[in-house]
Amino acid sequence: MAKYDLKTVAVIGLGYVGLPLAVRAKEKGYEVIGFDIDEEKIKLLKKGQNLFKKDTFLKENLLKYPFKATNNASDIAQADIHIICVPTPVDHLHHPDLGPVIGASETVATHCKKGALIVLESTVNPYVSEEVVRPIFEKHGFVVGKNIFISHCPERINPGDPKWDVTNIPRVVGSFDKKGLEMSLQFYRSIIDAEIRPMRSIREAEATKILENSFRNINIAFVNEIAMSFDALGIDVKDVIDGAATKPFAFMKHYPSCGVGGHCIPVDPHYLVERAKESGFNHGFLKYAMETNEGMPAYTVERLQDALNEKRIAMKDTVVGVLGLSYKANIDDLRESPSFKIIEHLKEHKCKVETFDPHVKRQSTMKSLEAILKKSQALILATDHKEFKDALTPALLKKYDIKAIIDGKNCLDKELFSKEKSFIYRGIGR
Ligand code: SAJ
Repeated sequence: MAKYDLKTVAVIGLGYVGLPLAVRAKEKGYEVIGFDIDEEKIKLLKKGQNLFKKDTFLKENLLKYPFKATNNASDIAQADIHIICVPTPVDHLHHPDLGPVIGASETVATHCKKGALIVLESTVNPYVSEEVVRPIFEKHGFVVGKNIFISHCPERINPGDPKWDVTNIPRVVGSFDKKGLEMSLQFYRSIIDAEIRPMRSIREAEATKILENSFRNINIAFVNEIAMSFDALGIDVKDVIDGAATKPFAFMKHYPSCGVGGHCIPVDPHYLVERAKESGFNHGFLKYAMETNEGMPAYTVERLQDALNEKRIAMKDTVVGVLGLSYKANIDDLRESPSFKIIEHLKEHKCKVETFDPHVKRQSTMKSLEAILKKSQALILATDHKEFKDALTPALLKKYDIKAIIDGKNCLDKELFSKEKSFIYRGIGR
């Protein structure tokens, strides 16, 4: 028997986190209002358009469980629960940009009713709920724990993941008070078939997601440093990592690459570094790990320079084809993509740069893989799209007289490509 009378849910922000959440809540019997400031997005949703084609749950359920999509904030006023799922980007100096969180909190605080539960799902550093969100509601006359309840339940959506989605990913949740925690546990346990772990306080809930993504960031940085060392030592890092991964415990494989992109891994740790600095702690190790990852695009271009030098070819005026713009295989997401840093470094070396990404044709300078191979003298494979892995062969590179290829994702068959002497194959750490 539900302890709290929670019937209506407002989801603020209908991106890859908010949209599946809205559909899932509707599927589980809640009245759902989905709010977004982007009128275009609302128009498309009203037409039943699925904005995230890679999300299997959405593909199967968006039309089955229609909810009220609106960009009129007054429509959310009667919700018992408001869930804020807006982006938390960083600016060019890697300073956290809480603008969307502040804007969404103001919208909710202006329209929500007394007694409502507010849940922030956006990834934030510890203290944001108490230093940023809570004061906004207090400014609007609410008393947290009395007539408004605030929790944090960090999102864990993994774009394009066929197995883990909004219905089955375990979650953690923390609140400022017992009632806020109980209301949140009741709601999330009613829509998710997995553990919903209560945290000691809202700070621990905020810190959990930051820890998860910092963990991934430093482990990638670790293998990136090992890869650079093994390039100097002439050791194949991929073979070594796969060897280490035969150990059934106390090892978790990560792979080196031309860079770390996306809106989570390279971004979230900066939130912790910045906030800890304010409290007098300097995250030396975490900062160094992020710098290591941020240095991989430049390292990748240096690998190309070395390979071209072996062929007595200067970088200047060489046409280099960058294969792949998105930060991750088989999707079209450009956020923080290393490809753009690789392009910058190539231009600093006075190379002529062409690009092709089958998932991002609009931003590509060339129309096809064949076109970019025809025009390029050297290649950097920056994204391990299936299309590239299926199409690229030593014979094809020889046919187009490619002189060097840097496999930025170590996704091609090194033995096969190294046999062909008309071009130089190099990976990252192999
Ligand atoms: N990368 C490496 N080496 C690795 C793994 C990734 O260089 O071993 C690079 C990727 O090429 C990419 C970047 O890091 O450029 C991020 O890759 P990612 O696989 O972490 O993909 P994301 O950004 O979609 O991360 C999401 C995160 N999920 C959430 O924040 C809820 C992350 O916590 C997950 O661990 C990750 O998905 C996942 O496991 O797929």
